[in-house]
Parts: sequence; C-alpha cells; structure tokens
Amino acid sequence: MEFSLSDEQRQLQQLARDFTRKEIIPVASEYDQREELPWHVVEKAFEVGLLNVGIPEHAGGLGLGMLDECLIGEELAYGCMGIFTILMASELGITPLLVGATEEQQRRFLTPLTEKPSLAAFALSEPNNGSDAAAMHTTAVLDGDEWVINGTKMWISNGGVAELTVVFATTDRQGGHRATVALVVPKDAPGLSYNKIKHKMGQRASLTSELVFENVRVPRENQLGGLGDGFKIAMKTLDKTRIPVAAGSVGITRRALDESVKYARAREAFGKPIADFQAIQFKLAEMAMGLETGRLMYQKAAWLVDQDQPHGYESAIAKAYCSEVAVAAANEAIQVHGGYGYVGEYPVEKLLRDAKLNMIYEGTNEIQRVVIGRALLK
Ligand code: COS
Repeated sequence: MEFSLSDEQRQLQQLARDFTRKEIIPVASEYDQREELPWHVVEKAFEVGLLNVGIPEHAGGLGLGMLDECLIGEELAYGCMGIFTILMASELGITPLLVGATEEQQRRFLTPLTEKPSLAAFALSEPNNGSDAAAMHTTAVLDGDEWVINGTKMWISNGGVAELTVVFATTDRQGGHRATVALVVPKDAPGLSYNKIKHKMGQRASLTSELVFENVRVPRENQLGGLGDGFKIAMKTLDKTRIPVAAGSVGITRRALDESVKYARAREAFGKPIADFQAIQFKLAEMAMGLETGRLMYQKAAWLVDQDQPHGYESAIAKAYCSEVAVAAANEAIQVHGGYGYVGEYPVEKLLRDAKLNMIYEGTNEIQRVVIGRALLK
C-alpha cells in the first residue's frame, strides 16, 4: 500500500494550488455576486494545462488519470466550487466519449477542445425527470442518415458556452433504458436554444442552462456506441465523474477548516482567543476528521478508476460522504465565525451555498445510497 503521490502528481497539485491562489480566490466572490461565468479564468486554465485534462493523448490531450483530475479538483474547489464546476462539467461532457466513442470520434470531437479554450457539457436531466434517468422524454428519430432531436434538457452546466454537448435521448418513450441513444450535438446546431437559469443559491460562477431542442439534426456519425447504449454510457460516465464532485467537496471542507482556524486564533472572547475553547476545538476536529476520511475515500475511488477496476460503489460512497461532510463543515465554519460568518465579508457563507449543490448534482445523495444499497444486496 502506497499513500504518497508521485513527483508529477505533486507538481500538478502545486500548479493547481498556485492557480487557485492567483486566479480563482481573488475573483470568486465577485463572480458569485454577478452570477457570471469568468471566461478569463477558463482561458488561463487552458494556458497552464488545467482544462479538459482527461482528453486522451491520441486526441491531442494530456491523458491525465482520475486521481490527477481529482487532485486538481480539490485545489480549485478550495478557491471556488462554482469555478471548479465549470471545468468539472467539461470533463463530465468529455467522459461519455471516453466511455463510448470510437478513436475516430474521439479525435473528431475532442481534438478541437485541445486547440483553444473550450468546454463540453453533458445533458441527461430534464424538467420533469432527474433521478429516474431512463424515463427521459427527449426524443431522437432517425431520418435517413440524421438523428432529429426534440425535447428539453434541464440543469445543464456549461449549457450555451460548451462547444459540444453529449445529449441523451430516447428512440421510443415506452422502450425504457434500452431505447436510449447518446448523441454529440455542436453548440450552434440549428434549432438548439439555451435559457440561463438565474438566482441559484450557490455555485453562481458556473453557468447552468435549460436546452431546448426543436428538430435539431445531427449526423448519424455523432452517435456514441450502439442504438440503446445511451443509458449505460450515462451510468458508466457518472460512476467516474462523481469522484471529482467528492474531491471538490474535500476542497470546500479544507477551506472551511482553514478559515475557521484562522478566525478562531484571531477572535477573542472572555479574554482569550476562541481557539482556546473546547467548543471551538471540537468543531475544528470534526472538520478535520471529515476532511481526512473523505480524501482517503475519493482517492481510493479515483485509484480504482485508474486501475481499470470496478468503482461505482466507491464513487457513490465518496460523492455522498464528502458532499455531506462539506455541507456540515461549511455550516460549522459559519458558527465559528458567528455573525461575521453569516455575511459576505468572510468566505464561509458562500462555502455552504456552494457545498449544498454537491449533494444534489451528478445524482442526488439519495440516488448514491440506492447505488450503494443495490451493490450490497446484488
Ligand atoms: N454501469 C453500467 N451499467 C449500469 C449501471 C452502471 N453503473 N447502472 C445500471 N446499469 C445497467 C443495468 O445493468 C441495466 O442493464 P440490463 O438491463 O442490460 O441488465 C440497466 O443499466 C438499467 O439498470 P437499472 O435497472 O439499475 O436502472 P434504473 O432505471 O433502476 O436506474 C439509477 C438506476 C437510479 C441508479 C439511475 O437512474 C441513476 O443513476 N439516476 C441518477 C441520474 C443522475 O445521476 N443524474 C444526474 C445527471 S448529471 S447532473
């Protein structure tokens, strides 16, 4: 058993840490307030090699592994989970191509993403279904050599800025998961329109949109895998991409702990720093326990992905556990800060707003428990 990181991984971690300090922390609050995606951060992430890191080498990318991606994610989310979500959602859009595309398709769709700052997206959820992913209503009908897509997708991160979106649709609404198909749709496809979802509680620097498809046509070559493979491609994707959500959650927890330690040392009550009181020390200890155990879990799940071993059970545990730890840590960080924690002057109230989404997206934590429970009982 080996817990240490390789030299390359330590360098990558340091690169992401420096990037967070220089490029993310100074703008996090501003873009949260403006509810705007900081495109210049995406451009800088591209310049330093932190964007779309999972694109394989044969398609012109860095071909980094899941553990690498997660180490980066923990660092970026320390600065802003919303900004990390922009990059993470792009990897989510890329992953179905790693899972279900031919090498030719990977080159065709992914190489352009390595040539300029660009994002991908993943469109599974709909206005009336999220957890029951197989019950989708968006339809795909073959017309000659083209798929014609109609329907609405909801809660799509990077929707409207992503160069390509992997869209899941059904060829037969009565056909269940075996009738689903995964299609790559370019940003400017005629008939595709985007509506930005406003007034989110947190992660407001990340763009979330509704996607409306009105007779959107894509060539048959944009289909990933076989007819009916769509649902399994989505499930295999999420088994992987839930791990960076866990890593980002650990980044939030680490930030909550660091801010709390700093404040507890500086703030005095009853004639001494509040850090001297056990009531505060216990809160810090709880955060540290969640941080350390959560990190072990996301690293184990990521390691399994990199070893090509089954990882759905571990990724579900990591995602649910780390996101709940992050929400609890952010909540306690506010408590440590007292009234100051409740206002925007200190970053901890944003941590709580941001962390909450990690319990919901990429499968609610209730769905993670379904995955864990089924694995135990199968
Ligand atoms: N990997 C590969 N195949 C999988 C799989 C996985 N992780 N999970 C399920 N499958 C396969 C099953 O083996 C089954 O195949 P067969 O019919 O050939 O045997 C098929 O897919 C259907 O599986 P199942 O019956 O378990 O599907 P359910 O409809 O019960 O759904 C859950 C399973 C609830 C786990 C799924 O709908 C889900 O993950 N929902 C959440 C979706 C989500 O995360 N949305 C967030 C979008 S991104 S923000």
